[in-house]
Amino acid sequence: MTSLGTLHAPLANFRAYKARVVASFLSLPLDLTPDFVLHTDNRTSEYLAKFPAGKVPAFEGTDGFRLADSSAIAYYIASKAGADSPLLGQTAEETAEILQYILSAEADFLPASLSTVGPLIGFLPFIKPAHQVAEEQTLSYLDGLNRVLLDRTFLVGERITVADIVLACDLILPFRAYLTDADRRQFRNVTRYFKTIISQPAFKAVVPSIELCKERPKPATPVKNEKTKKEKAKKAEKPKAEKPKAEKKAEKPAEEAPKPAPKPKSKLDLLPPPKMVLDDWKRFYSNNDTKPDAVNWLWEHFDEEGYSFWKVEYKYNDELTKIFMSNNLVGGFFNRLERARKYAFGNLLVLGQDSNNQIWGYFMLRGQEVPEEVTDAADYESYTWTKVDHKDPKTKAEIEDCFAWEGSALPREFADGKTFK
Ligand SMILES: N[C@@H](CCC(=O)N[C@@H](CS)C(=O)NCC(=O)O)C(=O)O
Repeated sequence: MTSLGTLHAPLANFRAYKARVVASFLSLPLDLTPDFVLHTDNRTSEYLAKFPAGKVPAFEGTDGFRLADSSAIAYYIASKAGADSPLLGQTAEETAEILQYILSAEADFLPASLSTVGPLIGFLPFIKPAHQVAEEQTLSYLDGLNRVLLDRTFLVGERITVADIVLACDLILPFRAYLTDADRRQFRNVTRYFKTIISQPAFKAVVPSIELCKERPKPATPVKNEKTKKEKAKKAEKPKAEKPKAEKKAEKPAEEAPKPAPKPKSKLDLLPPPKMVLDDWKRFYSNNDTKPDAVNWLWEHFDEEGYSFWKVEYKYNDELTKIFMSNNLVGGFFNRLERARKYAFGNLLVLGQDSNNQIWGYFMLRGQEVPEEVTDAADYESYTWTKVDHKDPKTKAEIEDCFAWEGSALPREFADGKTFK
C-alpha cells in the first residue's frame, strides 16, 4: 500500500503522535521526518510556502493535499479508512460528539494545561497569577472529564475513536510532568481512561511507554532580570525635564520637524562587516559532520574581530532534576533568544543523569560583548556568560566537542542538548 503522505514533525512530539497513532490503529502507512528540527525546519521559505502559519505538525499527501493542524490531520487520516472508519462516528450524533470532545480538548484544555505545565518544566516563564488561573482551568476541565468518564470507557460510544486518541495525546504532558499520585487518585476515572488508551497496542507502537509524574516540579527559577528592574527604577526616579522652548515650538508643525535618522535595528548592524558570515557557518555546520569538517571550516574562517566566544553555564544546576526537563529549560531559553538569532550561534548541552545534571555549553556572539539581543531574554540572568579565548587548546577542544555533542573534552557524560542557530 502506498503511503498516505508525509507528516512533517519531530518524532517525539505529542501533537504529531495524534496522526501517527491513528495511522497505526488503521495500519495506514505514513512517512515521517525523523530529522525534523522544530523552530528551524518550519521556518524555511519552502515550508512556509506550503504551510504559511509555520506550525508543526503539517501533512502533505502523496496526492498533493496539505493540512496543518494536529487534530485535523488525525481526523483526516482516520477518514482514509473509508466512510465506516472504525475511529469515526457512525451517526451524525456520534460525529458531532467526536468533534465536541476534540474541539474542547484543543480550546478549553490544552492552552490551560500547557500554561500550567510549561512554566514548571522551563518551557514558559513562571508568572504566579497567570499560573494560578491556568491551574484552576486545568483542574476544572479534569474534574468535568472525570465526571464524564465515571461510567464510560471511551468518550463516544463503546469503542475507541479519534477523539480518545487526540485527548490522550493532549494528556501525555500533564500525566508525565504534573499529575502526581494524589492527583491521579483524585481524577481516578481520567487516570483509568488515560491508561486504557495508551495501553492499546497501536498506541504503544508509537509511544512505547509514558512514565507518570512522581513529584510535581517546582516552578523554574524566577526570572532575575536585574538590569530591567534597575532601568525601570531609574526611569521612575528621574523627574521629567522641562523641554527647552525652541524644542517645544518645533513640536507644533509636525511636518516642519526634521525627520530623525532611521534607527538601526541593532547596534551590531553598525559594526564593520565581519569577514565570516554567520549564516554561512550555520549552513556549513548543519550540512556537514561537525568533527572534523565543520570545526575545521570554523577555525579557517573565524573572524576574531567580528565575533567572540562565550562559555555558558546554568547557575542553578543543583535544582535540575530530569534530563528532559533540563533540556526543555534550554529549549525555553532558546525560544526567548529569538531576537539574537541573526547574531548568535551556540550549543547548550545537558550533561550527567536524572537528578544529577548540569547545563553547559558555548556560544559564538557577534561583537565583543554580550549584546542586548541576548541580555534582554528573560532567563539570561540564570546563566553565567564567561568570555573565553578560543585559541587556548583546552577551550578550543571544549568548543569542538560541545558543538559535536561528543568527545573527551566534555566535562561530564553527554545526555542531551540543543543547538541555537
Ligand atoms: N493547533 C496546532 C498548534 C501547533 C503548534 O503550536 N505546534 C508547535 C509545535 S508542538 C509549533 O509549531 N511551534 C513552533 C512555532 O510556533 O513556531 C496543532 O495542534 O497542530
